[in-house]
Amino acid sequence: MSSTQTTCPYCGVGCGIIAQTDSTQFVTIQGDKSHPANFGKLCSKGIALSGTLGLEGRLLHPEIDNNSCDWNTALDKVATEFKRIIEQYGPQAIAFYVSGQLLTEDYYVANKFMKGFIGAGNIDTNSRLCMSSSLSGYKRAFGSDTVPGNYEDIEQADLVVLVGSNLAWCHPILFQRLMIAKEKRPNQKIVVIDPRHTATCEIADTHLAINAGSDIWLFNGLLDFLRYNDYLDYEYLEQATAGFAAAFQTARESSGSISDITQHTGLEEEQILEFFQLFADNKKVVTLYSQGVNQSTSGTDKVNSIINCHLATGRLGQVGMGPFSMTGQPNAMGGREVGALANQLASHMDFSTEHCDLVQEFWQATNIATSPGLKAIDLFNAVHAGEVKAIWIMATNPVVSLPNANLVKQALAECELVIVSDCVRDNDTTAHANVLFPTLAWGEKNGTVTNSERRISRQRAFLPAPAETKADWWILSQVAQRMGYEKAFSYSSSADIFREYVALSGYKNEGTRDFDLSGLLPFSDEEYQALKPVQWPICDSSEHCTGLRGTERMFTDKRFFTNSGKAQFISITPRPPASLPDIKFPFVLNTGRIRDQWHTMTRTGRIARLLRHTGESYVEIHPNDAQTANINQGSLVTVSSRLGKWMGRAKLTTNQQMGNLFIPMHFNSQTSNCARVDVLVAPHTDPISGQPEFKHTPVKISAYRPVWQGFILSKQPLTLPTKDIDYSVKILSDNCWRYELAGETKPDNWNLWLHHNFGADLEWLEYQDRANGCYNYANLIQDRLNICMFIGKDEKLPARHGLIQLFTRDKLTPAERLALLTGHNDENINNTICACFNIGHNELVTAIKEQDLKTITQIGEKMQAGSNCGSCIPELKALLK
Ligand SMILES: Nc1nc2c(c(=O)[nH]1)N[C@H]1C(S)=C(S)[C@@H](COP(=O)(O)OP(=O)(O)OC[C@H]3O[C@@H](n4cnc5c(=O)[nH]c(N)nc54)[C@H](O)[C@@H]3O)O[C@H]1N2
Ligand SMILES: Nc1nc2c(c(=O)[nH]1)N[C@H]1C(S)=C(S)[C@@H](COP(=O)(O)OP(=O)(O)OC[C@H]3O[C@@H](n4cnc5c(=O)[nH]c(N)nc54)[C@H](O)[C@@H]3O)O[C@H]1N2
Ligand code: SF4
Ligand SMILES: [Mo]
Repeated sequence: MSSTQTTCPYCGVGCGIIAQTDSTQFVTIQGDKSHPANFGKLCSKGIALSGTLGLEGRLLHPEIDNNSCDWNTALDKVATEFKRIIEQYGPQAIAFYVSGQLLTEDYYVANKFMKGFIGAGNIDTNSRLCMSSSLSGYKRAFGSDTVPGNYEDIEQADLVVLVGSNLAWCHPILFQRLMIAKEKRPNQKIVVIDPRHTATCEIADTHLAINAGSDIWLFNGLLDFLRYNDYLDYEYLEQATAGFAAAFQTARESSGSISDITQHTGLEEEQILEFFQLFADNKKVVTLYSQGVNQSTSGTDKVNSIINCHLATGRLGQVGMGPFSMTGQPNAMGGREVGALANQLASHMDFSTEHCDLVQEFWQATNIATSPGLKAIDLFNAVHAGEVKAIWIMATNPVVSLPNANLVKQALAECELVIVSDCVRDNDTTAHANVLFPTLAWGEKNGTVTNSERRISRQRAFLPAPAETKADWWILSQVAQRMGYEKAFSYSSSADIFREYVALSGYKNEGTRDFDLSGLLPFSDEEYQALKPVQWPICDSSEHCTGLRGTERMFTDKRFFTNSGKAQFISITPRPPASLPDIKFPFVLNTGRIRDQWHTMTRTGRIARLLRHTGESYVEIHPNDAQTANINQGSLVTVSSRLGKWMGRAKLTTNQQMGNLFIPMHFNSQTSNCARVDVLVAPHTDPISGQPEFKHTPVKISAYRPVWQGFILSKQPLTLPTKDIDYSVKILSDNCWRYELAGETKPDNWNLWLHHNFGADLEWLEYQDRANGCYNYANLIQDRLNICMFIGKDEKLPARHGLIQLFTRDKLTPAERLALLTGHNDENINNTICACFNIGHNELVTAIKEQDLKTITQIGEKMQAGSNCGSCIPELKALLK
């Protein structure tokens, strides 16, 4: 057994992991008890990581136009084409689109290559979709992109305000830390501000279900309340801030009276005043925010409206307080640090002449970019317009994740040269690649990531590189070298790169830039390998930093990185989202995440256990709206916007406000013919940050009534015909594949259809109830279930859960054979709640009732549910209620 300390490749909590590998390369994953982010715990996704390590579906060799080739050919091709394009059209015709899932070392090299040597600013990252409003907000207020506090502050706070964050599902381990902190100190208050009732609300004292997009009215109102009721910290205002008079006045004038705020937010006056008073009464307040704030055309303003309230009360830079932007990806912070957004230069520097000169000198850059490049949405528009001739996409899947996803798809289909570096062979973006570069995946790569609290941790390899896969930084360096930049890209390890990066952070810094790691220098390869999690800045030359062991909290000295050294209030006038519902598109579509899936599912979508909780896309709708539109629980629906059409199942729930819908962002064309939600989302962006408004698209919804609906369960994956099938979803299940299907035309004879599509030699047990339009078929091989199919007129079909279990049987009993054919109609959807132990909603409800279970601990003892990773605890709490 060998044991490696590494870091989770999913969310920005940045949990430490211990990977144990035995001589057969069997890997066991555990939380690292010594890691200060998680102290040993892992959520459902983290625990399931061992299931992502297999080579099935991996991209293992370089390819040109779908043919495998050797590395030299692929690298030369890209270098030659880049040189040609630059000569013909200039450096602006090349672009990189990168990702918060690259390691800092990869990110640094990509940025250096583009901005220092190709000579354009055209590198942007998927963090544009994610963190850019937070970044702009921090920069406006603090003069730097600095997260002031840390996770401990969230535990220590007396009031935690979660704005636009579904922490329970998106940052489960931090959520568990908060849950435990509150159990220890029941007086700690938690307020959730979110138009939806989410799992996160299960630990909240108050849920403010505000109208989508109305946050600024609330926070401007709060600022005004604090001033009028004398809760300001005048000493702090004088000493540490600038611009407050104007900000107060604008807040007052633009957000109006309490009844105006009531109208805009949809909250009751009493609720609002109670929240304001709670904020006023607690010195230790952390306001934690995420995509409900950032992904908005007012994202940057939302951030500053929150920061204003903290500045006004001096709640910053001390234990248990501060505005806290929760980052999404494992290295979203790293990307901000290396400067891989189009409007940054490198190492928290921008495109000022001074910084350009400094970076040019440090890199000995032959062709330093001197102005910002295109931000993600503009960048893909430029690809679409043919202005960008070559795009290199690394570690992101924009055909699924960018707004107006069909335009993105078309842009890539028409682009002269599309290069994709990925670890999987088939996703919606690799489908458009001219050149494919196979990269290392988690467990094979080496480098650093920074989590939400500025903590740098090592990802370490514990598996060998399979086949011809290579590190992202290596691929970039090779292309750069082939373009004539041998010296600047002669790295031989990630340690080499990190050393240079650390040196740049301290280069001519002298306390002028927050991001300084120079205290780590000098370090050997062994020291890099042994680097312990540490929070930046790390140096002994800056008053902002507490020394070589890193910095827990920033701005404790009330000094900021603005020219005046003071934090800047921003005057903010609220405005509505870019596009509002109307008669044609009367609903507001909100999008976001589900508990057990990661983004576009290239990894989590390959693990049956993680698909138990949710395997098919859905739209959440309020039951009243559903009734008006004649939509039933679990039935198929179509959602359309001005840009596209989506299909999935309806989930009726009062968690959703009337007039609002919610669809998860994860589902893609690899497993479904209609579930990419970003084909609906309009590419409206925040004018300052360029971040798209993913949470507010006007849409319409209607029931989808095909002629037939059905499902197939099959031991082996199937190739389905497209004829007669208009809705199809493929879901990896335990021991089988599940296909959810529907069609607007019907084959004349299902039996013939089966023979035709799945093999003439299969024998089918058949049950037909022609009167009800039901057809059930099953094929057994030596008494074991091989395939079964259930077809009906509508969504009233047998429960899948029980049938899936039959695939584990060596021999079916007569009763099971019968069940297979008659199927019993079960409209009670039995969702899996606990993915670790595969325990469904119905079993839990029965046990809670019959065994009179009252606490999470009791459920754990009797049912096991919730006793492993704990990700389902919020849902268990809801069931107990
Ligand atoms: N399971 C899982 N976890 C993840 C990820 C994943 O894919 N899966 N991805 C990671 C990444 S990259 C990110 S960025 C984070 C995102 O983490 P979160 O931001 O917590 O997640 P989201 O579901 O995108 O959105 C958060 C909430 O914003 C609410 N919201 C919508 N509009 C508004 C509004 O106008 N005002 C307010 N106040 N709230 C609003 C939504 O209803 C939603 O509940 O999650 C990370 N963690
Ligand atoms: N509607 C809607 N859309 C959204 C959002 C939303 O809330 N709503 N959220 C947005 C946000 S916040 C984000 S962060 C994005 C995320 O969206 P994406 O970044 O597009 O999603 P991922 O599926 O994480 O894509 C990562 C890709 O990198 C590959 N990969 C993994 N590891 C490596 C590696 O080491 N090297 C390389 N080269 N490749 C690797 C994976 O296989 C995968 O194909 O989605 C955005 N889109
Ligand atoms: S909370 Fe879960 S997904 Fe996030 S870093 Fe920890 S284990 Fe990974
Ligand atoms: Mo994100």
